[in-house]
Amino acid sequence: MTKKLPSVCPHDCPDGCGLLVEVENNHIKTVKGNPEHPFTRGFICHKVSRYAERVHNQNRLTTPMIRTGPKGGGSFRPASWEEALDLVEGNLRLAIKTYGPESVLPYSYAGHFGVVHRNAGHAFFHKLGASRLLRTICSDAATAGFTASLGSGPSTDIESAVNSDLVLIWGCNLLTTNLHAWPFFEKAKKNGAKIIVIDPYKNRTAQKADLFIQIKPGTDAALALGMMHILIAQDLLDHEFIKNHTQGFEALVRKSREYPPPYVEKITGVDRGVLEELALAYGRAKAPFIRPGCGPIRQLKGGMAMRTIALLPALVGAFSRPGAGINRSTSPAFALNTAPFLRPDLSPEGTRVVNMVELGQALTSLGSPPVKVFYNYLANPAVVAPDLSQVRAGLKREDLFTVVHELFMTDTARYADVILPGSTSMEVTDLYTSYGHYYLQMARPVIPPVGRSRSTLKVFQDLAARFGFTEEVFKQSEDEIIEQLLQTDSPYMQEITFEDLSSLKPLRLKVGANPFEQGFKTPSGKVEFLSESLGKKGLPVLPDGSPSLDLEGRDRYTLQLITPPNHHLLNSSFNEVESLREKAGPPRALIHPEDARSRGITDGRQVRVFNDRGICLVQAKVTDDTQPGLVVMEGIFDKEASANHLTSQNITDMGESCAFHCNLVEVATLENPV
Ligand SMILES: Nc1nc2c(c(=O)[nH]1)N[C@H]1C(S)=C(S)[C@@H](COP(=O)(O)OP(=O)(O)OC[C@H]3O[C@@H](n4cnc5c(=O)[nH]c(N)nc54)[C@H](O)[C@@H]3O)O[C@H]1N2
Ligand SMILES: Nc1nc2c(c(=O)[nH]1)N[C@H]1C(S)=C(S)[C@@H](COP(=O)(O)OP(=O)(O)OC[C@H]3O[C@@H](n4cnc5c(=O)[nH]c(N)nc54)[C@H](O)[C@@H]3O)O[C@H]1N2
Ligand code: SF4
Ligand SMILES: [Mo]
Repeated sequence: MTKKLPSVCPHDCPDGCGLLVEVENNHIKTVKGNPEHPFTRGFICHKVSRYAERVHNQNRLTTPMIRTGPKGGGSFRPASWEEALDLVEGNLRLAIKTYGPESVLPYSYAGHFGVVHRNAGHAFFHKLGASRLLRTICSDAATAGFTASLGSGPSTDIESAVNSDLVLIWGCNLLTTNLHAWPFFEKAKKNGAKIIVIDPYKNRTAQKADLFIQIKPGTDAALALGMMHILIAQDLLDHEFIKNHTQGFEALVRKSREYPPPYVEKITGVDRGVLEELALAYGRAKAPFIRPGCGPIRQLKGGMAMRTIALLPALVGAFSRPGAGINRSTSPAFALNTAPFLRPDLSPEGTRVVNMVELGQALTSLGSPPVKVFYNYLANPAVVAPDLSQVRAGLKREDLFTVVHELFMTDTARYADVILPGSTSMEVTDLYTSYGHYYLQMARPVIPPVGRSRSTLKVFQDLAARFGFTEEVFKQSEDEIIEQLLQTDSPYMQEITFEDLSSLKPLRLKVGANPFEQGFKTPSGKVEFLSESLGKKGLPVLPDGSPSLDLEGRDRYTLQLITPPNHHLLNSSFNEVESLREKAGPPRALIHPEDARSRGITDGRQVRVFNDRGICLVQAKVTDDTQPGLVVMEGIFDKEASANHLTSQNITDMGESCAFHCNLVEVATLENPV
């Protein structure tokens, strides 16, 4: 019998789609969009429409496995859960006894975005006293920069952009990474809005823009300051708003004078005429809407870039006009009661914190104590973490015991001592927030666990029982955890009940189109052109337009590398779905014809992209979609093609995040040593 069951996309994607899954005899036949979802409206991306291929993939891990050959060699034998968990428990106990609990390092990210299973290990590792992982690999520079300017609250609803007359898509490949925002922008366009894309290369979204502004990477703060310079000079300002709701305007005026158009052109590569067109369009629009992506923030000065962009709406009073504003993230509105579930209080005070961006260093050079047990789940660091030669050297250590809870034999799983087979989102109950819209959703299993796979929650509760942990959290069911997560005083979460969620319909939070109307959650309660809290951290109190530069090896490497998402993959996920790998084609490096010519590189040729950190063998795509001096590698392919052989563990100015798009490289044909 065929059933159509609602579900939710579990991927780390702002869209958080509602799904309808067709199931026959415990087997997924098709996955489609749920037309009842007000934001995602019945369509989904081509990746998840192939989900049956992923869930029932012949290469899915279905049984626990134990390493038999050398570390990283990929030889394993099947084992029972009992045997596998005995080994995990034994190694945890041994490491804790010999080196102390901080020798245990958990590592996880957002392979599955549901609140319950994504966070199911936290209480266990806290109670164990393990090193704490700082999970800053993605958007923390954006959060920090945005918060410094506009506060920690949620931002303007993308749905409201239908009323905008100017949409700025700033460092976001929206048609690839936030597809469901497009219909709202397209509707605005039908009503006469102009769409401007600001990006270093002509990505899929830029191809559809009314105006594409090609910027040098790492120079967004200068561009925004150049816009401010013109807005101020032309008096395209909302003086009333500035007077009542901002602080530091006079200081900002002085700062912006340092950024006249010719100087900004020199920094950003954006022609002064185009800069003027941009600033005037922004200043004269009735309802300008900005959708910043993570492009500007995956730079060493990424926090400053986001902070500066975020100040623009305040100058023109965009926060008080329907259709205008800025959407960075909707997450702050999902103010769940997480403490009883995460139990940070169980972690002993002063426990060591390890930044996930610096995993390579943590596994190779951290002492007192060294990392002896590495427990990885919902993440694939041997592919997605920066500076892979260090990460993999660490994972190769024979004296490191590695546990990997996974769906597939990823590059990380290959280094495991014990592999535990994971259950997908289709096999568990979970609660889903979103960072692109304001709907909360719950999902129930649509099929039973595939093979002998187990959910993240189940595995951690089994381990907790083995260690004799008796706290409530180690026994709660998914439903109990979700009910508890909903016990919050947050005004955004009022009227959301477990019963209503159990209907599996998306529920809208109590958030207006423009949450900034309720004020700014900054220390002053105002938009902070001047931020004293940044000053206290030793950062510039005012916006600063000096560019982000990778200084490592700049005497030898002259090309800047950016590594934005691939249309057919999601981070390293979907590398395992053959039809998507085929669509993605071979891993490529986009290089400008000028740079290709001087290096004897022709289109389609195999090349080496390299720097002191590593080397990647890929195919050259010679195209003027990129600019001279810029190499683009779209997506994170696995094995030797991961762009992360070339990226650094350097930390961003704010948010302690990773500068994935701020690295210098050289490119050469295979014969040419350069
Ligand atoms: N298909 C697909 N969708 C995804 C993902 C995926 O891998 N594949 N990943 C998901 C995740 S985890 C995330 S965080 C989001 C990320 O989604 P995005 O925010 O769209 O991704 P970014 O890596 O920030 O790259 C966005 C754009 O920024 C540009 N860029 C790079 N450097 C700069 C710069 O200095 N300035 C400016 N203005 N632009 C720059 C890149 O060229 C790129 O076009 O997407 C999510 N959705
Ligand atoms: N060069 C470069 N590197 C980047 C980026 C970039 O732009 N450029 N982007 C960065 C960003 S924004 C992010 S967010 C990170 C993302 O990094 P990760 O969160 O590590 O994302 P994925 O690579 O998708 O790996 C998730 C893994 O979880 C597994 N998984 C999924 N669901 C389940 C489940 O239910 N149970 C179990 N047990 N396992 C599951 C998947 O099979 C997959 O191997 O990568 C970062 N790396
Ligand atoms: S990956 Fe994004 S666009 Fe695709 S189904 Fe999931 S939430 Fe929707
Ligand atoms: Mo991300």
